[in-house]
Amino acid sequence: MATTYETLLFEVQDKTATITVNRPDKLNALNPTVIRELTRAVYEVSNSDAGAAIVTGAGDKAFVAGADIAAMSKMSTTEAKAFSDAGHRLAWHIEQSAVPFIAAVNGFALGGGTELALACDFIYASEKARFGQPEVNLGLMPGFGGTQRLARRIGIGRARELVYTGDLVNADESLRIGLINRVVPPGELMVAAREVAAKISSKAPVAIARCKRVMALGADTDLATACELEASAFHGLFGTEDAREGTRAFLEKRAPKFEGR
Ligand code: CO8
Repeated sequence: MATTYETLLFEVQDKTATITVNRPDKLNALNPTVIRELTRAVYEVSNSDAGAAIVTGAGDKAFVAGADIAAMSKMSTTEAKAFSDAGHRLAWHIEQSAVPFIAAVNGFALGGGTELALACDFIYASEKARFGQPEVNLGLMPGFGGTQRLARRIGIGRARELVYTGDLVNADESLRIGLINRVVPPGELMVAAREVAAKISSKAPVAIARCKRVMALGADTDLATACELEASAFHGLFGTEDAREGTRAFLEKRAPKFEGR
């Protein structure tokens, strides 16, 4: 039976899962319930037949305009620690998932919104997207990976500038600095995200999972160790039916039929 969510919409169609943060009246701000439900949705993706997942925001204004400032204004330090820990766990689950996650950023992605997008494998954005880490305007700082994943994605100098100034960047600038992969008109965002998700889902799932794992682990490892990780994962795939099928299909000049084994 499908899980019901208070703050999300969740569907799996044609091997693509779509998770929509659904608090448009609060610009999809992240409160503890949203974080908890997103974590549950990541598990649900893993237990489905989805080969890729899209994360987006409801409405036409925001992906996620940050952590919920009203909720945070009442948090004790202990509660804030639990909130931040839950966010980090969510990002970790997305990164550990065998399935690639694509952020489809349809508007404001601020603070926790940029951080949620950065936890995904890559980002597509509409021309209306705005990214930034404005926490310093609130007397706060990024608490859901922004000081770390942003620097790894766009380089430490640019990340420092965004984190220290709280400035927002538009979609074209985000593309230029390598924060996002693609900019499309607003009406075409979900089409583009579904197209790339379908393309990924059509590949051998075990191979995709290994690519994801090795690229994630290797990014924070020295090159020699990272190449060892790659070699181990590479030879392991030779034990899968999908590798037999993929290579045989090439030689027989037909499309492969992957079973995920
Ligand atoms: N939290 C709570 N409510 C919000 C948030 C938010 N982050 N953003 C917008 N809203 C609410 C507004 O309060 C308003 O509600 P209401 O209608 O009840 O007054 C509604 O959404 C619409 O917003 P606005 O009227 O402000 O819309 P505008 O078009 O005028 O402005 C902006 C849009 C520029 C996006 C503006 O809303 C804004 O600046 N929002 C806050 C952005 C921000 O500072 N985000 C960072 C928050 S801190 C953070 O994310 C820390 C993350 C680390 C912890 C995470 C652990 C998981």
